[in-house]
Amino acid sequence: MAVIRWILGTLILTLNWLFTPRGVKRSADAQIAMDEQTAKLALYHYRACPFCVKVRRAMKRQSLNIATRDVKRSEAAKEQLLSGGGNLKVPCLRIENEQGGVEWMYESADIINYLNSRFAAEQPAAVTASS
Ligand SMILES: N[C@@H](CCC(=O)N[C@@H](CS)C(=O)NCC(=O)O)C(=O)O
Repeated sequence: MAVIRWILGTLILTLNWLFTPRGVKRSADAQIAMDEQTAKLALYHYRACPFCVKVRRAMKRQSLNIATRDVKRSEAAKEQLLSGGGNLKVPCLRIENEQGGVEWMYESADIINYLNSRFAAEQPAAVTASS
């Protein structure tokens, strides 16, 4: 079982590497502004989990520099996820709001929808600004 999981994980990571999406290009200022917003986010993930790969690809497409915390490799990250989110399940997006409140969002589809609705609208202006 562990061998099958390893083979599948390697396959997922290889395909992800071969078909890495291109990130949107922004002007330096627009990217800095974006980075300020995404500094309040962190993705708890496993490297080879297909749901996590899906979320990381969505981040890459939008050039969102969101910190990632590998729950399998870091005991601290695992503790944070368990005590904050309540479940040892990935992917999970930690969202800190302007008031310092924290939300833990599970489900890859919900995370991608959140990222798209919050950040995708900023793409056209940013692309125009850099071209
Ligand atoms: N429906 C969830 C599925 C997430 C899921 O099943 N994640 C697995 C890893 S691939 C998990 O965290 N399982 C619990 C565990 O490994 O402890 C999503 O789309 O995010």
